[in-house]
Amino acid sequence: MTDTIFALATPPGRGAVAIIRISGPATAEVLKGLGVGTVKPRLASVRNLRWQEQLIDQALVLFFVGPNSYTGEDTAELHLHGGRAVIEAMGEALIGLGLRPAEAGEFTRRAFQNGRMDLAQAEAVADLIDAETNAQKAQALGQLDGALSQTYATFRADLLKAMSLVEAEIDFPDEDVPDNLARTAGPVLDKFIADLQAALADSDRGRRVREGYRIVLLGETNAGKSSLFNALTAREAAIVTPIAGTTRDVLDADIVIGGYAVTLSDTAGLRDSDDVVEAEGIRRARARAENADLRIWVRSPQTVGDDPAADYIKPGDLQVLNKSDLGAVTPKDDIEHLSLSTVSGQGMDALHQWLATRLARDLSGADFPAVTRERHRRRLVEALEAAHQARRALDVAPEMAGDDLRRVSDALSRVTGAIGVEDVLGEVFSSFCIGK
Ligand SMILES: Nc1nc2c(ncn2[C@@H]2O[C@H](COP(=O)(O)OP(=O)(O)OP(=O)(O)O)[C@@H](O)[C@H]2O)c(=O)[nH]1
Ligand SMILES: [Mg+2]
Repeated sequence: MTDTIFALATPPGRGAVAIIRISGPATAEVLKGLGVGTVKPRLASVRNLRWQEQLIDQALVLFFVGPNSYTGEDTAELHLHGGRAVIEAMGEALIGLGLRPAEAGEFTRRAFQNGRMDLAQAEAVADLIDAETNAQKAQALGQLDGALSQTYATFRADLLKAMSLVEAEIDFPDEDVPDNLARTAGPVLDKFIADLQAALADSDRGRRVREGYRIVLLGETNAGKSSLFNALTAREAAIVTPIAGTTRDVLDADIVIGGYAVTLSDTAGLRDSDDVVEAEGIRRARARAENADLRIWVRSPQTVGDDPAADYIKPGDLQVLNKSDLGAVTPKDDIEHLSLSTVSGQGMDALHQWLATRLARDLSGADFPAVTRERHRRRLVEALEAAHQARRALDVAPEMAGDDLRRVSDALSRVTGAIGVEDVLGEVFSSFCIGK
């Protein structure tokens, strides 16, 4: 017998309204136990809720009969007055009535297990709750609406076509099987492979929108990285001094630029150093720069000799020629540049504009990305490898192609949870908040 669970669905603490959700077979009994009497399903009823002769609250009660509910089970929502004492007393009453507090993500996990949504949609619920920018919200809503599931359904349709062609040839073989197969299933599989490759090439976009676009400030000591970090985050978060080597740790800040989430990192200035602490900071700066989506190379007219940061800048990065109030820096030819001053503020608007344009270029798109999480990307890589093997097998050992194609199908099914779900459930639902 499934447990009946409950959780506070609104943030803990004092508020105008607090919503407690209940889901499971005992829901109707529990409402009776609270003295609710009869309520019409899906209609809001105001009721006095009592437990052990005590009035707990006058609340709005909603009752949904499974399977037409969020979880697919009988569920109820109690819209209470949002005071701590009310919430606490209701929690005690529900435990007294035999209910169990829900685990993180348990409501959505039940929705998935009862076929109310697939795994990709369940992940979208978590993403929507976490969304802080419009782009994150749009991506999560698209995924919740089934955009990602639909993309995978299209992949699967092509795959099924290739599979049925292979099965047909193997079931009714003649001497020309490999030739026939290469002719019929070959192009179908080639298109499928091209689609997977395109989805993987685009996979960074979904991740960057969801987790934030990673921008790292890199440069020589005293170039003004921390000053620029403070200007971009509009906080005095990083220490700025005229002493070379002020910043040691990598400092991260989450900001929004042009409607997109960005993780901006300030780093230790690059130079040769015998100081173990500084050397470790420099190592971390380089590692962070390596994995960034964009490096901003901060330069200063005070630099003498070669700038050690030059070695870590990649095509497509940006040079910021800082301290324009003190003089000009000659930009390196093949890297875009902007000149500005963090002290006077000259050029800061242009930098904001440049960044917003870059983010829109990299992150906007006509379609929602097919990959928004590492979990999806891993499955696509698996599917692609197996598809390549199947393609090779078509020409030489067609009986093997069937097996390879089944592996492709398995990998794709794991994204939406059509098969093999047990191993991924923990991974997916552990990131949820309680009450969802
Ligand atoms: N005149 C002028 N000084 C600046 C400008 N930007 C930064 N500075 C000064 O340059 C010095 C170093 O600035 P920081 O922001 O600490 O430089 P940093 O690159 O973080 O240095 P490290 O942490 O040591 O690598 C400070 O004295 C700043 O006030 C600017 O645009 N104009
Ligand atoms: Mg610094």
